[in-house]
Amino acid sequence: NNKTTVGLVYGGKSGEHEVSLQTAFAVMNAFDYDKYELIPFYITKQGEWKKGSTLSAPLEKLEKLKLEHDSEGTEGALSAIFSRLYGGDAKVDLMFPLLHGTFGEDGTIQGLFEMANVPYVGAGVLASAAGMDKVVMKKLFAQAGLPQCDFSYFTKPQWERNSFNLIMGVEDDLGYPCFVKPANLGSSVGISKAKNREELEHAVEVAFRYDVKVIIEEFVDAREVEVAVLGNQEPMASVPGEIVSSADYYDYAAKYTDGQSEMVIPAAVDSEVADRLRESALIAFQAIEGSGITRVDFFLRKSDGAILINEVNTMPGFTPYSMYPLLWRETGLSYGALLDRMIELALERYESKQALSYTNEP
Ligand code: G1L
Repeated sequence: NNKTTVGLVYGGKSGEHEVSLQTAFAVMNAFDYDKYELIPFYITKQGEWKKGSTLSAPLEKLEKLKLEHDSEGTEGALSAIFSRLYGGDAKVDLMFPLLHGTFGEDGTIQGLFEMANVPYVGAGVLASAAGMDKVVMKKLFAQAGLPQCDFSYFTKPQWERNSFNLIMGVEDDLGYPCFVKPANLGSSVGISKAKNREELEHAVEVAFRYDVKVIIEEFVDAREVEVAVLGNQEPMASVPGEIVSSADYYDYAAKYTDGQSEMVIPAAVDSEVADRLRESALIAFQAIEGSGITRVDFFLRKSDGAILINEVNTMPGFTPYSMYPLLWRETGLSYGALLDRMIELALERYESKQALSYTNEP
């Protein structure tokens, strides 16, 4: 058969295990089974792998994605991914990861696919890792000339040695309220808003439970707008969308249930503002060395209308009702067409890297 075999990887040890399952179920149902066949790879909360058998139709219900029957374990799953390395029959043509790195830090699953010499959907190792570290990300944005809010950061040893000076620095540079976040986390765990010195100290302690590096951002009174970027070396940007939130901040629950926030697509902004957002989104994508997909989040400051970049997300929410796919739908690309394009981009990136030389031999 000449169908493309896609290895769908989902689950994982991260806090987003359930979100990943729901997303995998939506993706599985949107595939065109005339073009693709699917191999499900489930990573349990304990980190074990399970490989299901090849599918030419979606599973009937989400529960089945947990592959309780007729599945191979970690060894079979990994050898299916690595088979092309030792000249075996390639079991998969490409991998489609729908999860954060196995250990919560990203770029790890992408690194595994690189080692296995298998094409994969989405950002590469560098962009995935850069997209998970808010400090690294902001340094890349600064280098690219993208305006952003003021911030400061420090490590745990610095805090333990010198918390008083660090607090003085935050008060002078950022003031209150400010947001305190672990530098290295995809979800909103460990984030708090501090309105005074006491809250700041506590917020820093909380954030240090989740990472050894903490970032503090100034508060900006702003609208939140997001742009979807798709492509490799010549990416395209979608129309912008807006998140309208009533919550104090964009907390973990609101992010996925959309209970307290609403998406407005396209965002109600002037066309020049929309054009500048799209242009900045492409610059941000290139600044992190993006490939495949990235959602770029901005603040539109209320006082002066300034466009400030907030962050990029190389693993954005990805159900048909999430911002990223909805932005493309509004721009003229359906969920199914988006999946096709992402797979095409994965294969293109792989081919262009295959053509490179890795030694100094002729
Ligand atoms: F690889 C893709 F396609 F680029 C990709 C990977 C991961 C798209 C979206 C996601 N999203 C996530 O993994 C999630 C953390 C939101 C759970 Cl589904």
